[in-house]
Amino acid sequence: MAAAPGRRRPAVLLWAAVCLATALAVDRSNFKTCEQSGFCRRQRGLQPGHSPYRALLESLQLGPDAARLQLVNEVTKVPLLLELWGLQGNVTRIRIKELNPLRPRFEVPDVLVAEPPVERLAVTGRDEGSLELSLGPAGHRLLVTEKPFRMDLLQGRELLCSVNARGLLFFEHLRQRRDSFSDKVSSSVGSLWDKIKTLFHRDTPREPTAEEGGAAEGQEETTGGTEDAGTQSEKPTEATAEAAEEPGSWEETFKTHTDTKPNGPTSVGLDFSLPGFEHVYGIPEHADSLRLRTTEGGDPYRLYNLDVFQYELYNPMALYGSVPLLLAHSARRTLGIFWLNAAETWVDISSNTAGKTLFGKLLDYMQGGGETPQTDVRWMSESGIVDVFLLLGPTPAAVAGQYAALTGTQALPPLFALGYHQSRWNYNDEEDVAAVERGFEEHAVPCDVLWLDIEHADGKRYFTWDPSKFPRPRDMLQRLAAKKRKMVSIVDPHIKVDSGYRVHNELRSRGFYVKTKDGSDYEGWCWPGSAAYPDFTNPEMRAWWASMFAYDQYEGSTENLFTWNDMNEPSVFSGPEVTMHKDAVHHGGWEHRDLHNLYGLYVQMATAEGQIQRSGGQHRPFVLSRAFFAGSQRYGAVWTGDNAAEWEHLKISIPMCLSFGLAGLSFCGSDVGGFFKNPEAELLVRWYQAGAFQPFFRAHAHLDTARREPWLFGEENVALIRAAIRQRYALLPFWYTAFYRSHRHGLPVMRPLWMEYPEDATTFAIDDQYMIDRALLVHPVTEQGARGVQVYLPGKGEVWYDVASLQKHHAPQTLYVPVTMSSVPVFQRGGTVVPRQERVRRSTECMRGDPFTLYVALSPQGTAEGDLFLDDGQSFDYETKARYLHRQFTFAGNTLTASSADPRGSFDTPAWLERVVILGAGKPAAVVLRPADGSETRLDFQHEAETSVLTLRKPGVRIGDDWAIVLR
Ligand code: NBV
Repeated sequence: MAAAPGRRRPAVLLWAAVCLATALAVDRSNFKTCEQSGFCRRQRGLQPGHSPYRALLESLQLGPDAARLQLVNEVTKVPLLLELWGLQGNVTRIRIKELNPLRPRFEVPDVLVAEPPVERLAVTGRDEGSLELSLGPAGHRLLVTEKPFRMDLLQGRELLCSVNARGLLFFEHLRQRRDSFSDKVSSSVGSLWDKIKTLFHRDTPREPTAEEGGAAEGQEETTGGTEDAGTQSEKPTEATAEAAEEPGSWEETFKTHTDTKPNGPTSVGLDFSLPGFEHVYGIPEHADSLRLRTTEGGDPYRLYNLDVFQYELYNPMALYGSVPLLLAHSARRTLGIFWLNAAETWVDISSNTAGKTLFGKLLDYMQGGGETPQTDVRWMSESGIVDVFLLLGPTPAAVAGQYAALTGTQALPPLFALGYHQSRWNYNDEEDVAAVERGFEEHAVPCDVLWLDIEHADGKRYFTWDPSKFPRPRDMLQRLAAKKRKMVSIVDPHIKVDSGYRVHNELRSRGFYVKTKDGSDYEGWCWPGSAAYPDFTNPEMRAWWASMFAYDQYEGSTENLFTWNDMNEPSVFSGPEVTMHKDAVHHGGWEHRDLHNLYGLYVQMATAEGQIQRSGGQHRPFVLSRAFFAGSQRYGAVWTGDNAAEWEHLKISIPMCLSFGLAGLSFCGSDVGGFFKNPEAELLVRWYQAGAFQPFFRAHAHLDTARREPWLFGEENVALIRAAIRQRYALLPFWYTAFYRSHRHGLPVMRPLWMEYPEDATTFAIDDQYMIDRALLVHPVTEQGARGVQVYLPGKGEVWYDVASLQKHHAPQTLYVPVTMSSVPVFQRGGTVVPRQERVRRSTECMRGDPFTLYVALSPQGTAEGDLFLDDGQSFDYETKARYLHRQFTFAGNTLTASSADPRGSFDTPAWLERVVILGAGKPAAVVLRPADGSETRLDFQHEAETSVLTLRKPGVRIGDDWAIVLR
């Protein structure tokens, strides 16, 4: 965010006019490249080659759960502790930390949902230079090689993953800074550094000589400690790696900001080789293709939560959120690497097939000389420890489940949150809100939620209302509630430093703000002017924050008011890279550097907790967050931040949300219409059509864009937008059920085709279409002036039904689908049942209890199955009181049966079945309904011979009952 905050409107307008008129371009100079980030430069400077690390095999201690052994850097003599776990469900955990750290190093809290149960490890082989461990019943074995240290993970004879095979383990141990160090030796350090660099950072590696590994003058000894994994390692010599310090290791300057780095260099890095894999995905958030690219010759992908003003597309720069989970996929298996580290992180990706044409690969193969394709991944983090989970799949769904078992699943959203959201920066006042709401009524466009951005608060003092614009918030909220609509207000984490502001006074007096390195409250510049930042890493502070959402604390708030957490990277306009100084200090004395990427997660966590508490633990929260980390899925929704009204931004919303989903964040959306700039009608309509098929569906716009409520674009366009939104509402039962599945099992709601068709290589690099759950394939129109789209329908021997024409198509094939402005190419997979509610009303709440229609799409074998999850849509009763219905629909042998998918749940609903549409059916002589009481009734039906669509009218059974419908 390069805007000058706090200035009056004219300046903002001028700035906005300038940036809205010109093409968007990020100011790259505000953000570091790897070369400008000291630790990334140091890590990356280490070339592949022989690792200086040796595994002390004789130090092995095999506990009931973990194996522990020492690694030693043969040059610095600093010992590390390697810990290995085989976790239940095909996961291997590898942890590397210092054996005797000078101070504790940060280990990420609050992300893992539970300590995963462990498998028993056993030593299954040993020779002079290596050791073999079995990791549990799945037949996984880990080969630990002594020198240079490396590990190879095998299943049977198949090598799945090698660790440190390229020798890039680089662990900067904690060290003492000598006061005089910088003064006296700084000049000589440069040359010493050069010398050391030639030792470790060169293309042709060699073993360091004894002399090179020997003494250098005036270095500290690493302090001793308990050596619980054996004591074989040599004491660090006087020549610890202090000698190998690049200038700037204890202080680093970027633009006008100096990072004091009181702990010196602390980074960690490690490489993973993935034989057999050519496709890797994940590590959001980047505005890039779903399939990650190799980073050779450019910057690594960066994970560092940042407020990047006017982000550019197709590059590896950091954005607002980070999930350090990378997935590798091949036709044979899927594997995940979860690097649990919350510090600034960079990820390098290289591949031995990058740049080779298909023909080149084929030639290799025919000549028999081709190497196995391999992808190498290198992780580099500024501090913390190495803590890695290898998720061994073998299927995409298994990896999703393994990751969910570690970090939790998507919170089940309240149903209203799956409806349509109308936002802009800003709805100006209560009259404006009322007028917008009236617009939805008058134009019969469904809408669940109206949003208020930062201007609603009194001088950007969150938890308050501007008294002149929003004098009666409760009344406003009640008017919305009367129409069964909700509101979301923004609550950002930067708190105005103002002694007349209660929130600030309490935070200050309770000592809840993040501190500077000198112990005073950390202050920065943000929307309200001078602002301080609550320390969300402090559990007491989070409890206090949560209490602020009580109805008597957040004055004017009501049950139908929910929350939006923006700027929680955190964004600090006056800070380095528009964020907090790394040497700021958090609860427990941790530096901001250690936990930066966690801050946003904690903000959303505390806010969600506040909403739960205000309802006495009854109601599910809804919180949208811009920043996130692994585990954020447990707290609500995320979106892709400040995009622009450009076709390319519409396009990239698909791979971005897919990548969020792969990393567990199912509830993702992008600003419909684009945040910056003004969309032309065609783009806006296409964006609504695409957004209606993305999990979080919200239109939003910048303060200085033209108003763009759907009815402002003429009759024809409002009709198109209305149709798109209505389609969304009709499919809400399907969406809700998909979210329930995601909540239970961790599968993304919006998923790449390869998750459903893991063996079909054609799907591996598709960015413009995707699946919702397992039944719908969506290929939104994202090209200007499109006349048609090419849709790839996967699945050998499968069939798909166009949901608009109900026409059947055989797969696999690439189908040309002609489109008009009303087309949204969506296909239902043969073999599935999709529940709908086709009496669309003004909001989701109005549709509660409405009847259902089932779309039964038959497979070539004449079968189909699907399900429906139903509860009150808002409380935790489904969990605490088993108040839900989970119905199963199965079509086989010309009979559609409804049964319980989960007999534990029960829920009373008047909803009934008003229609069944069977796609791909022949004409029956009669259709008979058999309810559970054993009676039989004939049903009216209609059969379209041309499309093979059979419509059964008014079965009339209750949706929660068991029944069968027989086609005779
Ligand atoms: O709160 C104002 C905006 C908000 O509308 C947007 O959605 C956020 O991503 N916010 C960023 C701060 C200013 C952006 C220029």
